[in-house]
Amino acid sequence: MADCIFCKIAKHELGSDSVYEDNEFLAFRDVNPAAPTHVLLIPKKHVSSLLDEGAEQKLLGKMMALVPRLAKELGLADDGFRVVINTGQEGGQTVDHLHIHILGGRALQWPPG
Ligand code: D5M
Repeated sequence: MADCIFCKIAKHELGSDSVYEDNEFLAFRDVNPAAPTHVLLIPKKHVSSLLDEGAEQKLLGKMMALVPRLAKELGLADDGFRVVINTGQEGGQTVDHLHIHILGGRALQWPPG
C-alpha cells in the first residue's frame, strides 16, 4: 500500500524507533505513547486489520508468540503489561495496518475508555 504509513516504516522509507526486526515483522515505539513503554508490533506485509483475510492463523500466531519475547526484552515481564489490537472505527483503529500495541510500565486501568 503506497500511502500506508506503517508500510513506509516497515520499508524504512520513514524512520521509527525500532526495538525488534526480522524478515516478517517490525516492532517500534509508538510516537504518541499511552504508557511509559508503548511499542507497536506490525507485519511488514500490508494487512489492513484483524478483519483482513491476510490476518491468518500463522501470521497472528507468529505475532503473538513474539509478544512475550518483546515484553521480556522491554523489561515488562515482572510487573505485567497489556496487549491491544484496536479494530475498526469504534475499536479506535486509526492506522489501517494491523498492529499489536504492547503497553506497560505503569498500572493500567480497566475498562479502557
Ligand atoms: O494506533 C495507531 C498508533 O500508531 C497510535 O498510537 C499512534 C501510532 N503512530 C502513528 N504514526 C506513527 C509513527 N510514524 N511512528 C510511531 N507510531 C505512530 P491505533 O490502534 O490505530 O489507534
